[in-house]
Amino acid sequence: MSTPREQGFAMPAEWAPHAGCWMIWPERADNWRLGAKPAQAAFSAVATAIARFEPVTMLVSAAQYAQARAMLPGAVRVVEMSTNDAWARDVGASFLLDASGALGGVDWPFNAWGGLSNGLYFPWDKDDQVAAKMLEMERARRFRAPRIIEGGAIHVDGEGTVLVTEACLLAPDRNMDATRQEMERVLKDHLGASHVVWLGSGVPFDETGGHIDNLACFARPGVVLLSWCDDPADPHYAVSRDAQARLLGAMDARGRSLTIEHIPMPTPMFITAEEAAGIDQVENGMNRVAGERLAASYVNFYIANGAIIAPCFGVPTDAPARAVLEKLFPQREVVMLPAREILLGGGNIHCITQQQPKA
Ligand code: KQY
Repeated sequence: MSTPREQGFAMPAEWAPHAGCWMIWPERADNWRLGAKPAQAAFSAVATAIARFEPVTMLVSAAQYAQARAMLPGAVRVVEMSTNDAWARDVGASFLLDASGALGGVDWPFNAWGGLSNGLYFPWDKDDQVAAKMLEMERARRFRAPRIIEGGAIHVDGEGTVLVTEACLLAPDRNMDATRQEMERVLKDHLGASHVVWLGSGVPFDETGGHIDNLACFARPGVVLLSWCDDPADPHYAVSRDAQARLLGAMDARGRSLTIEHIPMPTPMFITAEEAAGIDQVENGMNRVAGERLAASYVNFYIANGAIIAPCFGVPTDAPARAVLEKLFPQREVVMLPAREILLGGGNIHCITQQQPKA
């Protein structure tokens, strides 16, 4: 079968117009504390905020259908679907368009960010079916990829450039024998891209192993927003400097050098004893311990039609982060939402959303 690229498909940038946004309702009590009730309130706030700007579809289990329907505004479409957790960015389709506007999508194989050795849960079979089900619902052409990649492990500029980290794309617990050259080929073939920019590690303590969507993103072609740390004692200091050095040495698919914008790393945050005690302990589930550092980042935001939906945490860095976003996206309304409950589950607003481009 020919590749998406051979068939003229490519992944548009997140800032291109959307037909809508997909999310998944949080439920599993071994990831979301207190039976996922605080997380459900946070997800509901995110869905409600995005629904002001574009249609939102919430995928929800049969058991939680009534609860989700009751908590979400009528404008949000609630659809029953089985999943293992709630990460639409990673388990959902990465949508593509061709030149005629036809919709397609990449169905990346998924192994819970590390499979049986390092994965965060088992089984993950229902998550691995989500992309196919989404594409079937949209009657979109499905392209099953040959290698494990999560949607949060890639960013595109819509002009041929893909931004990734070595930490995820070359992780042996995703793709044991994959070379850099082969992963570049898979990215280019499936995203319709022509150039890959490689960063090294992701944000420290990121339980995905270091997704790009927690470290850096394109703000527009040629401009990368990087989560930045000025404290040499913090492990993110070296990571952010290494990322900057690599970006400064890189060019994009159009041959432009990249402009780097900094957004401050959030004030360090840690899971409290009370929060950790609220998470169910089960075999093969998440293992969260009081005092562990949370992998917080303001880069983990969603670009909606006319808006930026970004996390805030009630810490001093929230205000400067908002200022950076307002400066970078003057045509969009910046909406910051309390996101600690999402962060406690291991990700943030970008990780729980998936845009569908307008055909
Ligand atoms: O960062 C993401 N894209 C997902 C985070 C998953 C964490 C699972 N507990």
